[in-house]
Amino acid sequence: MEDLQHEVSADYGASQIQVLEGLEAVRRRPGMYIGSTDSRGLHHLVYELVDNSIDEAMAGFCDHVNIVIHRGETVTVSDNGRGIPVGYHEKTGKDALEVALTILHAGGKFGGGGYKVSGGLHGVGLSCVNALSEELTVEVRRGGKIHRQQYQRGIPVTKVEVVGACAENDTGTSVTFKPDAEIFDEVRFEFAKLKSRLRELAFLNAGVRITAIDEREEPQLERDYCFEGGIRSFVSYYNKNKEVLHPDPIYFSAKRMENGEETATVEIAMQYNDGYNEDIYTYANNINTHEGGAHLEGFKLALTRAINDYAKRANLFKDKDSSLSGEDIREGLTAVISVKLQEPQFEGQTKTKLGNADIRPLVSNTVYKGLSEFLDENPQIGRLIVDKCLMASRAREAARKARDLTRRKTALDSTALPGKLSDCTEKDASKCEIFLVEGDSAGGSAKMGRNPKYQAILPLRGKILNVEKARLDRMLSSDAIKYMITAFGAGIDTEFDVTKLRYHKIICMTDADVDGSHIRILLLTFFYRHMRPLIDEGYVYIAQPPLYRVKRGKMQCYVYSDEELDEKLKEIGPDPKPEIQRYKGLGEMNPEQLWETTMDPEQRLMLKVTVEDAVEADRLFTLLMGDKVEPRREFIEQNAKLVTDLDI
Ligand code: 0RA
Repeated sequence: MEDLQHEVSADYGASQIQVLEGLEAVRRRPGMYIGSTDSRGLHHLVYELVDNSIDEAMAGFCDHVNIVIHRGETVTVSDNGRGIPVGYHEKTGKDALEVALTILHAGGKFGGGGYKVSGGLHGVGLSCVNALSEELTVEVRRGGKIHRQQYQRGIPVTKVEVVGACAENDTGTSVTFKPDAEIFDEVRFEFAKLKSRLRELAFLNAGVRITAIDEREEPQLERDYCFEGGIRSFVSYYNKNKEVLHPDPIYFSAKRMENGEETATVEIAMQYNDGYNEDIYTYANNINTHEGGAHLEGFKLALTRAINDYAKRANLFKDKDSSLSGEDIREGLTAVISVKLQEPQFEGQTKTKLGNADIRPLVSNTVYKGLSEFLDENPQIGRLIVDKCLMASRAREAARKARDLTRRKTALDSTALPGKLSDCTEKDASKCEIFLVEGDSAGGSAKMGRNPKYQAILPLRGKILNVEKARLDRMLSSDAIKYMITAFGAGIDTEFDVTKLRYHKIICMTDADVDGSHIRILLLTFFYRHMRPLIDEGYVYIAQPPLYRVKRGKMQCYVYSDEELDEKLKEIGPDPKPEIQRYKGLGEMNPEQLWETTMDPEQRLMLKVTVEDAVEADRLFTLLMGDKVEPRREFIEQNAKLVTDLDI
């Protein structure tokens, strides 16, 4: 008896110590668990919770996830899943709910099986969010009761209590947390940032409704995402502003069964448009596999074979020995590939390459069979697609010849720098910055205001060029594009060599109006399409010029948003009235002001462009440049400031 008691308390003590050590580890090195403690890491907390709910949805027990940003920057994520288990947990002597909230990687220990996002990038789940929250409340509806427990910085401050009753079949989990200001540099949530991931998750999980509310706005902002078509709707969304070759995306899916158990699913949706880009988005367990991997390989292989075999079978090649290359076949293709598997292996530099080799034949068999059948049954569409591929093949040959010519001239050889460029003196690229400035007058101010040691200025005039519509040969006839290529010194497209780059910060400096955002979208799209490593390496930035100058007596300061202006005015009190100047464009600032507010590394504010920003820019680009007028008008009417603010 004595022995037993001793053992129980020793066990309890040990698990308690383990918990505290776990929390401590997370709080001491939060970056290890959530990537970073900046705004990105902050939003990651929400994604962690949403991922848990989506796991429950993938297991088939949940079809609604709701996210609320409350005033005071607390967030609630709730779902109608089975509810986290509650009740006595043998091994620890604690409530199972408390175990789920306090033990690292506890998630996997309960359910077992199923497809989990938690195998992903930083899949660390509830306990990490708990450890990094000043306060957290979890509520579980299960077995007709509502259970609740509260925490501070991961430590329980109440027991698991029954706080009410609910219907027996009303189940679910709700977590409300306040991120710890001691940990995060930034505790303000951005609705716009959350929205695109939530929309993506809704596309990837057909039929799951994801709703989001921002209560901080008056009236509150609401979003409701639910796509019965799943990734088919996703492809239509990407192609929304394009002319498509066939009205509906083509869709294939398959499941792998092993010993009566479903161990993997694959889904593919694809649709051709009349453009020149290849847009294939791949996911494993809802995680964007930017670096591709086994599923992408399987898809490409099967696509090339299926189209070539069909073209032969249907006598669409003039010459019997013709064949189309993979590149030609993927021109103008938009596709989404989504696989779900039990133990995803993420590899590659950014851990976004799917390693599970056995997924490759599953995808390729599914696509080959599905696409061959589709083409045989829809010969008019088959013909359109093959014709388009043949055209791509001919155009590629012509472009290659044009490029050889251009290269021999000047554009790609970086010996002669453009006269427009005011270069810096420093030669170490890691210290150098280049500002791409809208307009000659702002360019002049920037040139006078800069630090010429490490800051270069390249003024850009007028429209850059329609890079989507133009192939490389025509693109190289644009002065702006030529200047950028030569100034950067790293070539273009397949010849792009990031190690030759002359500046490690490429800063787009445009006005905060429609034209400015237009030019910014053009630039980002150009980089994304033709100098992709710039984006991947994080070398591209967007300058943030101030919106106002507030001046009273000797006090003077710059303000970057309307909210900040309100705050500032509150701070300095009512009387006497300060002088407020609104800047409409960069051109209104003199060189000193431009330096102080936008260019001085000690004081300026800049946004680093992510791949997600570039993808969004690319989508908006089509809308701005495409043949369809209506969406373009919509865009201009919305008159939004930043690419990332847009929700079209
Ligand atoms: C493990 C087992 C069971 C549910 C969950 C985890 C679960 C976790 C979360 C986190 C957020 N929402 C969630 N919903 C469910 C249920 C086991 C059972 O009832 O048999």
